[in-house]
Amino acid sequence: MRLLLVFAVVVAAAAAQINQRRPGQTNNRVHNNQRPHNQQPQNQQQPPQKADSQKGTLLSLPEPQLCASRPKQWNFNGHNYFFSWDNEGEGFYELAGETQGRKVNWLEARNECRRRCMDAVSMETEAENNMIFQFIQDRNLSYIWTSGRLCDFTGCSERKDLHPINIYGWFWSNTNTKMAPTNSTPPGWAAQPWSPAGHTGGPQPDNAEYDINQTSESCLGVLNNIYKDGIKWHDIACYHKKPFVCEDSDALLDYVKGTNPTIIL
Ligand SMILES: [Ca+2]
Repeated sequence: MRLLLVFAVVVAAAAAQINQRRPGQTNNRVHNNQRPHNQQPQNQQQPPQKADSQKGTLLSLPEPQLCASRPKQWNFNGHNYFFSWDNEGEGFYELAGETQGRKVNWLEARNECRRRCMDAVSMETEAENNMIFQFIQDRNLSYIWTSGRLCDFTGCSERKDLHPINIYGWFWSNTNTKMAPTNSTPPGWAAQPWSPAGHTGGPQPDNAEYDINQTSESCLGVLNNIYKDGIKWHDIACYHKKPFVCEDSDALLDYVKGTNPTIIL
């Protein structure tokens, strides 16, 4: 319980923190493999602009009607999933035009999902991770956001079990569960999901953007061969904009069920 409470606090803190980091420009698309994924063009390496931090400061609450009509594009182990650029499955009419084709920052991705009793996807098992990797490959996507987050904000420093944070400080904010240490293959997994490559040439997570513009790479995205490394996990600064996969949130579904006894979710 203590772990859950801490994470609840730190995730909210993270929400505020992210907006302090949003820069005043949006072009983070990688056009070639020479420019690192997380690096802005030279003339756009600006620090976050406070004037651009008014939107999406807090985690969104679930909206019962949206939860009831949430998109159930596919199912895996009892959870529904949805890719933000698709318009198939139940509930897509409501979503059409909202998320299709859009790229959003990490917090906005979570909030689009959370309003629907979902959250950005969390891959706690290798089977689920393989499912997401396969989806990215089949659709030839360049990248997606997940709910992965580094505990590098208020409330984390006193957690000795999370240090050093680049190894022990990553967690899935969808389910408030810690990830395995980043410096080795997770127990029971056949392969290390973190990339062996990146902007600095070394393994992920590498917090590479911090050396460029002092913005920490605190969010987990899956990149598709950006560094000729296949489909792999990367730590990425949270302001970058990407499409996302939503996954049912048991906590939000339970909350809405509890407060709306007759609702069918
Ligand atoms: Ca990185």
